[in-house]
Amino acid sequence: MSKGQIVLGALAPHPPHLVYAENPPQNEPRAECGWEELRWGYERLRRSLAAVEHDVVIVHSPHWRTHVGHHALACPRFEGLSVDPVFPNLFRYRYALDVDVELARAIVDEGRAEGLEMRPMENPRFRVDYGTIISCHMTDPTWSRPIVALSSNGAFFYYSDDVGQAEMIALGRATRRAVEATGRRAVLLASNSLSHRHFTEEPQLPEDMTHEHIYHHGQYLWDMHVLRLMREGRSRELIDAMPDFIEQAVSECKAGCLTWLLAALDFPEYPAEVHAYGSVIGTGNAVVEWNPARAGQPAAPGSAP
Ligand code: 2X7
Ligand code: FE2
Repeated sequence: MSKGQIVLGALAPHPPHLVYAENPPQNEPRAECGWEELRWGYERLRRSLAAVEHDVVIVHSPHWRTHVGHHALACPRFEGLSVDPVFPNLFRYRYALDVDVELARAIVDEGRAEGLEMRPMENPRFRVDYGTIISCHMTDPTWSRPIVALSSNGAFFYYSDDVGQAEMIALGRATRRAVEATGRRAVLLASNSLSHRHFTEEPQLPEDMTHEHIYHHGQYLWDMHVLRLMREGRSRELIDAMPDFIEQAVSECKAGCLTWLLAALDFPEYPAEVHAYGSVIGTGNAVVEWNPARAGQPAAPGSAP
């Protein structure tokens, strides 16, 4: 078997509004428009993905919170109706997804070798979280590949940012080793938003874009700083800045997804491509691609401060 590799990594945020605005057949509610910048960014990410051969998608989502250790979906198929608990008016989605169980088990084994508490999720009636479903749907609405979904352990919340960061870096290393050992060509998705300050009143019409903007300039400045570090290949600095970002921008990075992704990619020094940035209910969201084929390339021209 030839050695596997991570062929592409992406920040792929999961606001249910994006699926709602796309009107796919799987989702019940209907929209007339909305959040186009982000949805067109996802379109560009999908075009990149179409050019990259891959066998599997591995996703890490904030909305599958586990209290003890890190879990991985490990049944061949999961089906059900996913309803967003906060926005049931926007997201009632029928899903049916296939899992690469061999790879899921390899990640569990490699995580244990790192000293992490790891569990395979073997209950076929388990309801898959909306973060996993939305990030996967937006990157591939036809669900053409099996997935591996990883839970978000609460170490950042129950211990500290330092403990959380260390856990997620170890999980990233374990994921990379499992991909290599199983010969998979894997796409990795970190499902989190960036700044995460919500607005406090929902407009009558959810897709009324006159209400959609960042509500705090400091949050915007943090998002721009983080995107600049990505575009300039400064992922080690981004890891170092993560605890401040989490605290000052109430960032959803506190779920660990982005740290896991950067560690699995071995802290890329090549420039990431930002396909889109936009707000959803006031939170900052970006669709960003790390393509290892860009290794050795200089930062995007014009990206300097
Ligand atoms: O889970 C979310 C989110 N992270 C951001 C925006 C809107 C809704 O749900
Ligand atoms: Fe979220």
